[in-house]
Amino acid sequence: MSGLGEPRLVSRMVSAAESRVSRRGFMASASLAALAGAVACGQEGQEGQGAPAGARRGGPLNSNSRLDTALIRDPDAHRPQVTSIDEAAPYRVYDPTLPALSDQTTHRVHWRSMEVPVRIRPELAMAAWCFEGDVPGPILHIREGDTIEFTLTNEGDVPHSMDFHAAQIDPHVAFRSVPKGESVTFTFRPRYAGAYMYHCGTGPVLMHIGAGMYGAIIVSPRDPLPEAREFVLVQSEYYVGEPENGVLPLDYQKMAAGTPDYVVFNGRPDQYIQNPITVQRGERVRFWVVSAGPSHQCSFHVVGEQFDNVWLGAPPDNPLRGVQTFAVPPGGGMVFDFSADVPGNFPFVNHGFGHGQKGAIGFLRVEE
Ligand SMILES: [Cu+2]
Repeated sequence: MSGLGEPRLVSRMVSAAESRVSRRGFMASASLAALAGAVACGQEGQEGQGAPAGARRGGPLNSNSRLDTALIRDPDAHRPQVTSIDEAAPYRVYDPTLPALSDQTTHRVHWRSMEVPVRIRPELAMAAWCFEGDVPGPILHIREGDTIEFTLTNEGDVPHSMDFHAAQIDPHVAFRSVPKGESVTFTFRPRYAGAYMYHCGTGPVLMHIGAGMYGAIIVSPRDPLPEAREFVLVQSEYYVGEPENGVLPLDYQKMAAGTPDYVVFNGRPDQYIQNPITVQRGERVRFWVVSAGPSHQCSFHVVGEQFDNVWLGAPPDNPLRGVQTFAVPPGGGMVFDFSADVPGNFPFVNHGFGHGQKGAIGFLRVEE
């Protein structure tokens, strides 16, 4: 797609962008930008009924594009309220521990999509869209070959959806958008082990991921890897304006430009500086790292350590040995491990330091 086409829409988009940064401006400018793009591609603004229509017509947005946020005719009617930080749950450190596997081989998972402020510091919240009330959403841990029976119920005001990167499934059916109050259910069985992203795929995806709709599904191999202390890190970016009532509004123009204000592990800048991840000397440490983006990679590095193994694909096959840093692309996930033989405080960072210094940094404390 080149050019933005229809001049009236473009000028409305620009004026929306120039308006005061707020949830209202965010929704309006995002919707108009995507709508302008759709017009430039020769699409109509309104699709017919049924999921396949958008796909047949080459829609660049969601598989069920009649429900795309971008195509809402009256964004203000669907605009989530900019709320007060008082409505956010108390601050808590996001537990990076990989949850234990259950004995079950079939997992029934029912999550909700919602639009609520989420605290990223004790005194500061983000006007988030998210799964299950937090950013990132819950960590799902299963075994290779298990079955997931998944249901998403949308409690938000605008349409949302769920896209599991661990699934092989018709996205136009399973990953379709659902309006407020409705649900979508699908079943999948991950073929490969690894660290996988999940996210809302409703258009514009940049906005829905940028607002916080992502998380990690960790698929352990059937033959267990060597015993280790296992942790999950989801890196992502926040693009925000000045806080209102303690809540940071999102800035879609910054998202489109790729200029984040924060780059974070597990949703909170610097949280593992104040609360280091602690292991004992001699333990093996394994990080399952997912880069949710929406736009930037994570050049993962542990200062003072070297990775014994980095698995780009499904562990335990084909590890890279003796690696200092490896980049996890947005939308990707990799597995890093090493033996913590030396006591001390080891910073783990995004070694792209323009991003590491915006919050993608923490301490691994190896106790004697
Ligand atoms: Cu969404």
